[in-house]
Amino acid sequence: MTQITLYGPAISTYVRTVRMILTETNTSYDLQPVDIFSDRSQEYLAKHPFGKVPALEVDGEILYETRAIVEYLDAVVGNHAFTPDEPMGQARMRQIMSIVDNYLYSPSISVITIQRLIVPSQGGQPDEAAIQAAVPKIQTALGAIEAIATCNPYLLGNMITLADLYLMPVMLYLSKTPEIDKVTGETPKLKSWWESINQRPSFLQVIG
Ligand SMILES: N[C@@H](CCC(=O)N[C@@H](CS)C(=O)NCC(=O)O)C(=O)O
Repeated sequence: MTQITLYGPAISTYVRTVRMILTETNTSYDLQPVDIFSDRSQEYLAKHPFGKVPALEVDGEILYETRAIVEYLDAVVGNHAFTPDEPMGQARMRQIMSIVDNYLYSPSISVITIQRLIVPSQGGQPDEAAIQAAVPKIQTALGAIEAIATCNPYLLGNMITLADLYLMPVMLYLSKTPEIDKVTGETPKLKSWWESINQRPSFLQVIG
């Protein structure tokens, strides 16, 4: 029997993306927490030399980088149900995942989420200038996704794909901040996609 261990904290967006495909496919796994607010242990760095989360261990073999992990899981436990069949659909899915990685994650999570949700919870004052600078970057990234997504009802049409699983956890944190209306003001399709997909049972389970 395959033994799967996922390393990372339950609050991480990327960990949530991986947990969603595991949940959607009824795959059993152990979740081993990693404290991302302190230095990583040598033991963890041996699994992930960059110290990021998540890392996935499958029968003793370690895999890191979320996209590699979810594409692997879609192949071995998802029967490719989360990847479009045709090449352009596959390319669009990977394009959206890359937009999330390279242009959306940092202003949304490293700036807005940290400044609006984490800093005040520790008694600090949000850096309003950093927040204001992050907003147009998020608008550009969400606008780029809006331009290629149908959102009918999923980002790429009638099947949920890895692209949806990538974007949902980031949208959740943005939706908890006052910036949500500003960043989705010009993306009506994404706004309605988010309003319907955020009740998906696997998502509610993973964020619960
Ligand atoms: N390229 C990595 C990015 C992962 C990532 O940025 N994870 C965040 C948590 S959502 C993290 O490890 N943050 C802690 C840190 O940067 O020290 C991937 O695709 O897995």
